[in-house]
Amino acid sequence: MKKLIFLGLFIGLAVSGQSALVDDFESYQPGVISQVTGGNWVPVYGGAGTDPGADSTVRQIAVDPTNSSNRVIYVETNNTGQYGMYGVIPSADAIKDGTIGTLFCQFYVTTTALDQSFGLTSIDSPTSGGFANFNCQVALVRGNLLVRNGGSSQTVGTFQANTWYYLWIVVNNSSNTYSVYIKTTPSPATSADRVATDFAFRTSGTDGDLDRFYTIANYGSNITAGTRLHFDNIVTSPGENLSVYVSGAAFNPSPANGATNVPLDVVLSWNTGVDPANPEQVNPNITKHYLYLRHTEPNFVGMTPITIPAAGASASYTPPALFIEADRTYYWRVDESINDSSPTDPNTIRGGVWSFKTIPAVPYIEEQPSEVRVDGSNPTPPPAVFTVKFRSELSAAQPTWKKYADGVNDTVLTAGSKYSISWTDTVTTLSISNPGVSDQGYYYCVLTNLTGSTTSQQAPLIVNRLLARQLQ
Ligand SMILES: [Ca+2]
Ligand SMILES: [Ca+2]
Ligand SMILES: [Ca+2]
Repeated sequence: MKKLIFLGLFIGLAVSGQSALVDDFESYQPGVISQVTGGNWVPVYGGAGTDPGADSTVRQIAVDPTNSSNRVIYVETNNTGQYGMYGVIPSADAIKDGTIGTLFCQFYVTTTALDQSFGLTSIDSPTSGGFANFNCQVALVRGNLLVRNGGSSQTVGTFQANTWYYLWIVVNNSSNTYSVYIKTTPSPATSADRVATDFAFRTSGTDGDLDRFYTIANYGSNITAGTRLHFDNIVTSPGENLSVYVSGAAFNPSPANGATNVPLDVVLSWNTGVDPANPEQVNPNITKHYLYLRHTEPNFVGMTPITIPAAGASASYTPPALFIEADRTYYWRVDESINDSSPTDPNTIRGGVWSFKTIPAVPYIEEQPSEVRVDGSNPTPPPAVFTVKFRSELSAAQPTWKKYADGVNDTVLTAGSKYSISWTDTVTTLSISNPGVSDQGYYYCVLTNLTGSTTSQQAPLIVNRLLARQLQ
């Protein structure tokens, strides 16, 4: 989990002290949390219904459904058991017993047909006990927003699907009470956004430092299996801090995160991080970009970044000739230097890890051949034409067209009076003259370059015949 201190990256920081990004999920590869978060996020089973298992796909790091260059975490209900997860808040960033502190997070659901709670607990390993572990508990229950007040939950509003919510839990860990603020626009909360005021900790919770973000999904009637509750940008602050988290990191990568078939002459580009004090604008204090790029692993261990001067809203980098190779997955990351901060300076804003996969070394097919139908009643039918579009980046590809027919198997077609074959660097066609019943079958193409071969799908040639003559 990140321990980056985002000092000064908050709008209207209301108190002295440092806000801390607990997690924005950008440093993980997508996948099941038990396998990709290095123990920062831990699956839990609440003890009721069926345990989906720690390695179940119900809890994942995933791409933000609204922004392909952002990563988030989710719990998906399967409506058969009570389960969830917790994230470790580093001790220095916990809301300490006897102090006031704020938890900020964002959430997003795919339908409102769920029953899932999230919030804070002091229990270090809340792997059993389910809902009773919460100190501070916000619940999303079939469209209603609830907040726990001591021994019972109170409905304080509603929520919608397919909307990112910004939520603050301001905790008084002396009086063991908390207030909740929620809104849908990325601007600081005000008293108008407060839905719960000084609610008591859940009575069964254990008092102490609030040092785990915790979420548990329930099961029951009117819950839709497959509903996902996503979280992003979990931040703690000392005192009351009603600002929205602004990462300030580079964003909008090209190639898009996860792009495939990327050409070897790719140019990397991105947008410069925004000004946390004015998120509509580029951060004027970003003076350099530090670019990390490699194909062996996504953590850039031991790498010295490439330094690129920052100038304006975007930047780009052209890798040297022959650097980018076919058939590889590349990882890259852009960190933003604040007033020439060094790559390891905590003021440098670390970016998310992006990846792309380059073109295969063998030819690859961009458009498969399509079925051809021939009018059997036409004594002089036009040629039947099959087309395959392809790319072969590393060396020229040659096509071999073949026919498959039941009982005959695969026949290599040679140019002559029946077949004509043409090709360029990107397209090949097979033309069959005077197509008739004996030409019925499946046609396909094998493209071969210096590295290897790729075979297209098979496309049928069908002769339509009049099956019955209508009586006069
Ligand atoms: Ca994120
Ligand atoms: Ca604890
Ligand atoms: Ca307390």
